[in-house]
Amino acid sequence: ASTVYLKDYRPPSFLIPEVVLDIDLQSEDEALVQATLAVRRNPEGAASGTLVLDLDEVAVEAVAIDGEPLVPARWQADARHLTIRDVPESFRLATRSRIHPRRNTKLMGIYTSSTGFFSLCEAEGFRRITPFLDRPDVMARYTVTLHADEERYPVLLANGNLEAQGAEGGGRHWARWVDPFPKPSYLFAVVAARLDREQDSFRTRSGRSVLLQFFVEPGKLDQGRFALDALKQAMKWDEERYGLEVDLDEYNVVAVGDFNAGAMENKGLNIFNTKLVLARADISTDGDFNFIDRTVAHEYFHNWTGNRVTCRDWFQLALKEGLTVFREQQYAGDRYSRAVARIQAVRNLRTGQFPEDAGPMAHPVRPAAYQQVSNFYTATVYQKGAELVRMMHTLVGPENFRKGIALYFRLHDGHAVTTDALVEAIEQASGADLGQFRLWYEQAGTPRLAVRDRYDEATHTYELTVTQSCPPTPGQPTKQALHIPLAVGLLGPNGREFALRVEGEKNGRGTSTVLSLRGETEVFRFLDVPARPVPSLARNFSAPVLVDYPYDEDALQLLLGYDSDPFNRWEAGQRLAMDLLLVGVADFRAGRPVQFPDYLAQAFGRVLADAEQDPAFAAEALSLPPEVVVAEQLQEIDPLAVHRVRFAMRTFLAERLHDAFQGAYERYETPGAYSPDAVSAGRRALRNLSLAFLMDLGAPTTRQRAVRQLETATNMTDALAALSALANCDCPERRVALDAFYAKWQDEPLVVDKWLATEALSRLPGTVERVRDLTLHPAFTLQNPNKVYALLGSFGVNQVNFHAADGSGYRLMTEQALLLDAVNPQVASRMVRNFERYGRFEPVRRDLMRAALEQIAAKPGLSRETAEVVGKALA
Ligand code: B3K
Ligand code: ZN
Repeated sequence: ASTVYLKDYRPPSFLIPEVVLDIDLQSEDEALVQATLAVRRNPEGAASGTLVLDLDEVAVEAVAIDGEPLVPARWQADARHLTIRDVPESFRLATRSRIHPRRNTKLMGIYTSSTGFFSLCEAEGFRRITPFLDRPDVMARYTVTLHADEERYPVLLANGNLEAQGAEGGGRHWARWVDPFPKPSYLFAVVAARLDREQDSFRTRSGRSVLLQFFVEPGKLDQGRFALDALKQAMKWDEERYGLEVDLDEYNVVAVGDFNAGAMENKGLNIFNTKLVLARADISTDGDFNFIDRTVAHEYFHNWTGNRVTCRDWFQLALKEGLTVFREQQYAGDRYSRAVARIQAVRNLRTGQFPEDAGPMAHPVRPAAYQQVSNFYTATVYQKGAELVRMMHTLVGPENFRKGIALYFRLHDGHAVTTDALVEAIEQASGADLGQFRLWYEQAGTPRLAVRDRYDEATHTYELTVTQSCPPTPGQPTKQALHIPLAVGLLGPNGREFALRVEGEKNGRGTSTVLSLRGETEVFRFLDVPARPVPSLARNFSAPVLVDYPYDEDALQLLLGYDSDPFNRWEAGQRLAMDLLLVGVADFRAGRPVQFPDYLAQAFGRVLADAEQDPAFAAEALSLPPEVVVAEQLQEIDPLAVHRVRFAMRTFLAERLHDAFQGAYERYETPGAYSPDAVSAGRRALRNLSLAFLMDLGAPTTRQRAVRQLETATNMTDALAALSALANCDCPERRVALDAFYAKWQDEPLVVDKWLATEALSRLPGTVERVRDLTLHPAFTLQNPNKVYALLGSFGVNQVNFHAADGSGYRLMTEQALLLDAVNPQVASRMVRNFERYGRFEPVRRDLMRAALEQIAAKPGLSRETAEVVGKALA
């Protein structure tokens, strides 16, 4: 397998400032693509008389330079490149090629979906449309003419503005789009389809009016309104928060059911997975509404952070993704509960990114090498990338951060740059020294902070000693010390917070401060501390690290009850539960009885009793650490032990707090009409969490409640919560409920996905066989990524059944991943990643998972995408 290295980056030898494309969609099976490229030598690149363009599954038929057809000896096309010899300094290159949209099951480039033709180019899909220098530092102005059958594909769209359109012979029509902004090829998009349209407009603060259009499958217009409103909110937010205005005359959004990603920020023509745009109370959960709002905002924010300033090369992916996820998080914090948004972001980081960072695919936020860039759209690049931006925001403060972003645009607008350009702009605007901070972009692995303290009664001095370390990761056996912002506060014995005075620092006497760790070990001395405090460490999760401090249960209960930082209140509850879960797992594995102390029930009982103040927060605080997060703490993962012990803790709490959960279930019933706002969603979250706890006790009356909730629900949040509870319950109501749900929703693909996921996530025995049967169900297909993620993706995180000790779950995943690899390698390689951490498991599963990887590796014709994952996992 061939590896691409960051150190080998060279500017392109040629530039292509202009692209004129004519795409004739003759049938679903075939399109004729004629490209005319203005090509000239790049004075900054290596001199070369040979032009090598990228291509992939494109059949080149003819090549001409400045209007002269080239004899076949001058050009040559193999599977990956079009090579043209003896080219002049500057010329117009014309190519004529054919592509096959319906056969394009990889869904990269131009492909078909039920209503027509769609495209996805990021990262390397444009080369599947026409031969090109398909790299983000080659930016061009595009003029695109589309031709298609008018009746079947009435909507013809590309980036930019519609310049002209008309009819042509044989019932066909055409449209020409001109994009005034130079852009990298990965932002190119076209659509030719039968779609309904919803139109609106946005007035920018400078008074320009922007046309907004949403295109959805016929009959689904009512499901598009929420996302359209979200787009307007996001546009307004970016003006207010960052002074960034939309630069387009027209902003189009298209929904498509077959899509490899969640959404794509193509300039002026966003293409969205239906899952992340279509919303309606009866088919979408509160979580869906939230996710749609954020994703619409995220793609819009890319218009500046990604499109106006783009990435020099794909090693710099976090430049646009880390910054845009951070902006999305700020937006969510402003629109929903700031604390809950932060808690959810950190839970995501811990369930997705921390395990990645401790496994064979661990890579820095700015990777130094890859085989397939599609494998690097990872939790590390996105989520950890956002944490790095957040840390800079914390270190320089919000004002300086904003100035830094403004400078970033002043310096780099219209250019393709590196992650360093962002750090440097923030550094320059703030005067802060981020030299050491840059290491965060280069070093993989989750740092660990060992924190120890000492209180001196006589001098009222409190000392914190912090030692950082970071485990080895592939290719990085040793690590340098990082610059880590550690936000701390000190709580007195009654829960009141002490004013802080750090020795050697001239800060005021606030109750929260950000310590800067730079050395391997640092000592911070707090003066005038009247009594031995409980430290509140890494407030608001100020750095993506593991904090190790020997809290006892009294300290955790104090923090849970009184910390002024809501994130750390939540964190204290998680620690309290985690410590006991780890003891429980050790007991379980040693054959000892698993028991939990009263104080756990009391602490959770107090959260429940105070829930009225903030039900959304209470729902988060009452959610036990996820199984994967518990597993991550173990020397050797035994998923069944983790599951059993966590389940035992759930039933312990459900028994002890039975009346309180029942009370919450009754009190937080959705009153009146459904609204997905944060307060209503928080009440539903707490109510449904209460139902889930109560269901674990297995009482028939609770089951009847769940059945009633499912049957009478006016919204999908409540319906799905009831269905999931029943799906985990070994009772007669279960199968009836699941079958009825499918029967009711079989014509709504997005709800069918929820049903598949609910089946696949069940912890009950028999789930492996059920998932196997569902792979043959008419509702399932390997051709559609949403179906694969719903069924196999969910199954892959099912800690009990995917990891069944007899290996049946692994066998199922292996078979399906191999079938999928021939259809859609990008999605297949994600499924195969379920095996990558085999080395962390107890011996039986470790061997079975390893054997699965070896079986996959041995498959002839394995895709490059999957080969990279298995190669690294087995290395
Ligand atoms: N930039 C796209 C990612 C597309 C990935 C395709 N393999 C979505 C986003 O991050 O906004
Ligand atoms: Zn993005």
